Amino acid sequence: TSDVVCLGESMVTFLPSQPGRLADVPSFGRAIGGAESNVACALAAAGHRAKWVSRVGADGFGDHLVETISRYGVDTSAVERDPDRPTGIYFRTATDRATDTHEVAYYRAGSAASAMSPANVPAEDALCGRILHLSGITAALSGDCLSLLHSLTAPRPGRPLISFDVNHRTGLWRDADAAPAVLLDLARRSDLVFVGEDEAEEAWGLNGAEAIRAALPEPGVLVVKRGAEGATVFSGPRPSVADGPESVTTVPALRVDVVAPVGAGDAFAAGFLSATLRDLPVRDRVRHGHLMAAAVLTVPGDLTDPPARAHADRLVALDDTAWE
Ligand code: KDG
Repeated sequence: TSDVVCLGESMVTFLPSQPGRLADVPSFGRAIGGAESNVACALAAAGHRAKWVSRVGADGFGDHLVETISRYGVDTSAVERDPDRPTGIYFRTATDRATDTHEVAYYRAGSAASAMSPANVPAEDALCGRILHLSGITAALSGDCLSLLHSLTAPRPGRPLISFDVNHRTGLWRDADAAPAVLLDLARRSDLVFVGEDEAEEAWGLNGAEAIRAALPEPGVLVVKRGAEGATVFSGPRPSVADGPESVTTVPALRVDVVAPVGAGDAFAAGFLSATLRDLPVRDRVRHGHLMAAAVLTVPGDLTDPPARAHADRLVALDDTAWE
């Protein structure tokens, strides 16, 4: 059995050799990306049993993804190879520090992973861990992918804890108008939700953590990420359910020189999930999230080795003044 199963599309990622517009970049270096496999790789590197469930093409890029993700220690035995559809790829530019933006060109329409459906992803492969981690990216890939998310998040006895990162990628939705309601519904069906304050504003027009919680009361744990400012977690019994008020925990982030924000949200989720698996208090879950995110923020790609657990535990235990 696995501690965490992460389900979603991964892609071979092409990172630019130089800053500048996509139109001008002369060459690209190969890396891997994919929000959910990023989480799986970070969890495996942190010593957890992580499994990645997906589909890739029967091609060299599919081999590269499976081999690289396996090398992190992730169980890839449930990844299906599709002889008829390719592995998705994407190109990105460097983050422009002045505007904090980058360009992305996806080549993933019709990919092997976009054909994931309840018919070809056995529910038992996805539901066999303590936690199933999903994201809103999958919802944007195809109607079949959305059906799969609906079936996996349906209430059922003994269901693993469903962790959902909203991951609103505006450029990925063919029907952009559908995204807000679809993402809100999936978040409501989940037990633990990660959402950026900025994406909640963009998708749902909600301003601030309290407004997000008011619109999303169902998940037992709601993590609102506020970029460099930190994160606010709503957890525990809600007034409508139990006598006590729920707890609200805000934890500042670490200040780092950001090279590229890509992958930082996945690293944060991995740190939070790792500490959740270890039953650590909420404040420490957030601090482990911030630590893993800080490591990824300082590299150009999506992945880097997380700090060793003993080292991370010592940093998380530092008193508040070190964290403010
Ligand atoms: O979170 C990082 C991901 O955005 C990146 O790896 C690519 O999965 C990706 C996507 O669909 O944008």
